[in-house]
Amino acid sequence: MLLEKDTILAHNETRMHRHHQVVAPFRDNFEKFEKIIELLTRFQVAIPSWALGTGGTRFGRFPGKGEPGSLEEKLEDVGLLHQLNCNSGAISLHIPWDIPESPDRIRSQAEALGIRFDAVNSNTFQDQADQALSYKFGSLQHVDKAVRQQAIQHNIEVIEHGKALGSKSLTVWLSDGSCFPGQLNFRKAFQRTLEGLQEIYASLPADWKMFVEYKAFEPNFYSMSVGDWGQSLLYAQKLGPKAFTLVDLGHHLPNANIEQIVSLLLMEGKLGGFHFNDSKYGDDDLTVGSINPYQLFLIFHELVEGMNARGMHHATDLGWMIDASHNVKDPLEDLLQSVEAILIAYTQALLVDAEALSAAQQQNDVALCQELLQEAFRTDVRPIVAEARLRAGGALQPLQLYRESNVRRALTGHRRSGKLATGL
Ligand code: PSV
Ligand code: MN
Ligand code: MN
Repeated sequence: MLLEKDTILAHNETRMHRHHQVVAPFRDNFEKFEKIIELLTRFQVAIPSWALGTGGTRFGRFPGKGEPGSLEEKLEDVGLLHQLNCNSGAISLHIPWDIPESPDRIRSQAEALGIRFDAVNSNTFQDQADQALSYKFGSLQHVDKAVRQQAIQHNIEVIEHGKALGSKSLTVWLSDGSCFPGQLNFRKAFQRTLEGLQEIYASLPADWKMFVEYKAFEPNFYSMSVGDWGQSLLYAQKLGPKAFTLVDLGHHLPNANIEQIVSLLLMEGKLGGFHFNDSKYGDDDLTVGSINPYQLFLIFHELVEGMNARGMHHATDLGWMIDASHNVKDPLEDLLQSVEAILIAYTQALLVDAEALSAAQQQNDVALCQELLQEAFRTDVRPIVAEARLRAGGALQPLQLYRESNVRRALTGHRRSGKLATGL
């Protein structure tokens, strides 16, 4: 469901006076302000189709009401998010959770909502009902060639689904690995995985990218066949120019310096995209920015610095996706918070005085370097983000408007409740 245009206008009207007051100081540096607004307006974050419903854990799931039960309904939800914040104009699909039965219809529904299809994701971490061979002992790493072929074929089918929707990238996340020492020959597992990825890579259309996502642990707890950025980078380098590393913020061991990883991958031209989330312990898939907003800012600082150094377009040269799970929050509220947190960190990074920082680094003025970064991080940039949204036709306060409009209650009225959104 979409809101009436007047509803958004009325919401903004009641907040306009206050908004003008808080945004005014930023206008002093008019050129910088306008440049940031322009960049924010272009910046779109893809919503994962699997995050529109309650996720759950291996212990249980507590489905909410009015959650989407079909791809059409998931698109409707993304359309609403995009209407509210004007920065959610893309969706990332997981196959086979979201097989588009009628791609043309889905494509025109998305177009009407201003949504494009970001990376398509394959799934060889679960066995599907109609599947001939099991992935219990891995997919592309498997000792049995027939299992590997099945996984390769699945990825090629995912590319076909993506082509029909206008997608331009494939994300491969493999749960492959081992749970006990001795279970795997690491070298042979790597080589088999590489061979499989090479076959998939050969099926990529010329203008597509392949993202190789790494993860430190889970579901395998001793080794993962793509366990860290080094392994992912090795695959990406061996595969070729269309292959890149994908960084999921939750897929590192505690205290990993993700911003440094980002900087070096960018330097190598091998950073492909992101899965945004946050975590306290591991792959908790919590709302991005909810636990460690300073880390998120530092990551964006490296992104802005590195992308500018390489002359890259912030909005289009990397894949920006959320990957989170909502167990106790309304998924739509959570996604509104997620996009807001990403835009805040991005805006703060854009505020960093890059020239002064570079000069301070040159002088080894460590204290000043810290001051310059924290000056930007401690600035409340929410008025800038709201101004960009306002100009794009969105709501000054998307989450508040979502609540005021009782969207979830309306959705509950006309959707079957508790339907699985992910297929899990
Ligand atoms: C795995 O933890 C992951 O981050 C991968 O991106 C999957 O595709 C996604 O979660 C959904 O399960
Ligand atoms: Mn992920
Ligand atoms: Mn994950």
